[in-house]
Amino acid sequence: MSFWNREIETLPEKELKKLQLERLKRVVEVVYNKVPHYRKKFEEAGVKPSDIKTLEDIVKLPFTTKEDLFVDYPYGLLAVPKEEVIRLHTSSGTTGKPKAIFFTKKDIDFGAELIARCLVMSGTTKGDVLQNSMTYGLFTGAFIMHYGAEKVGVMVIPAGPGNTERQIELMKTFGTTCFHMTPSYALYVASVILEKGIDPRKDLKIKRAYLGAEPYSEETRKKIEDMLGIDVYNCYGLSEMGGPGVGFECVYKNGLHIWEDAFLAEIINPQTGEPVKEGEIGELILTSLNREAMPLIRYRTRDLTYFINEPCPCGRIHRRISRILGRSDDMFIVRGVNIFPQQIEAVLMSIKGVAQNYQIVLENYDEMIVKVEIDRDFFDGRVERLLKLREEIIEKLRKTILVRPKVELLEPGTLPVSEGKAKRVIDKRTL
Ligand code: DLL
Repeated sequence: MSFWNREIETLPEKELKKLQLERLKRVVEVVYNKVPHYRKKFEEAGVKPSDIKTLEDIVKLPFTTKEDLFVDYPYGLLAVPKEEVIRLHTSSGTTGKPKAIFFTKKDIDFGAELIARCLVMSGTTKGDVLQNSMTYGLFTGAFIMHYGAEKVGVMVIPAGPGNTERQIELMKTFGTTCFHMTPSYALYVASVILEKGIDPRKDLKIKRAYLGAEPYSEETRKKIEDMLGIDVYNCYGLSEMGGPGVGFECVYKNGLHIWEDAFLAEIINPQTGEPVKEGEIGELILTSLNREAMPLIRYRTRDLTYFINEPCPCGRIHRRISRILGRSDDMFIVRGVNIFPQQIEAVLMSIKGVAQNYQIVLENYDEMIVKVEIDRDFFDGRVERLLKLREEIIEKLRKTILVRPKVELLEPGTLPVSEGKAKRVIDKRTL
């Protein structure tokens, strides 16, 4: 088993908790003294830094919501003088003002340290070639991964997303051994590799992929793994906590280790704000314990998950969460039933004949249409076969989501390709 920072990664639970408490006390003190917005919130909640005596006392502190990031925007939550800030990143929101997230030099270095742990934990070492196909720019995804990989001594190809032909050329020419992209784009790239008649097991050197930045199901992971003959590792993060590498899978692929020396994680019932019972699904709340420029206290991620409390065979003490099951704001309601896009994705990706791309369209009168691309050989004129596949998809979806959708079968390449985060749901009901 390889470790980047064995000491911290295997720190006994008691010591890890002691470290967390020290850091929690420090960060609470810092935001109370340096960030007027936090002082005001703490005062409104009737809590002072000296009230934090144990880790459990964290529940006395108020939550930070997305809305808080827009109070005194953009610099209002800075906990250091502006001259200490060396980088701005923003969230990937496509509408309105983006969330502005600032980094000191130490924040960037620490983000890279966390990624270094993540890469080594899943088997990447010096000598590997990482094709980084996330967007370089305001998005945190590419840069933080890039720095972490360089720290490990990996050769990074800063490919950025898109231009799929070129992505594949780079993989072939430079012997890419691992790549980093969104799962929706990975599905597409894998399909193009196969369509071009390239045998990924023989003609390419890829061993693993790091996929994240959007939710995906276990079925999608398996599909990409089977298509390319590689291991896919789930990488979770958010700009507000410094980008990718907040949670990451080890070689056992049985949940994502949250780096607990860096983040204090809680899971709450999103309606009541109370902690859920052990192992129950709820909203992930994160407190950054080590970020300098813009530490956040009890940040409401909106991401739904649960804690996996059994020890991991990899030996890391840092607790695991399940893959993100959806965002509380991703959920949509059709005919009174709550549905997450990922439920639909999981069903589709488990059906033989379904290709890589799909879209969910919601129309007036609560009509749900699932548009799904299927393998090209289904369009050989055998209508019966097509109808049978369509019926299978409808039936399997109905069993899972309890609503009978309309299903449109499309040829590969019909739906828009996403090179970053995919937009899966088009809700025309609100337009
Ligand atoms: O997506 C950071 C990132 C970059 C993570 C590269 C992983 C890889 P944001 O643009 O701020 O930052 O979006 C954060 O994306 O709250 C989740 O809802 C979603 N998300 C990120 N990773 C995963 C994942 C980056 N592995 C938001 N599974 C988060 C499910 C994910 N959802």
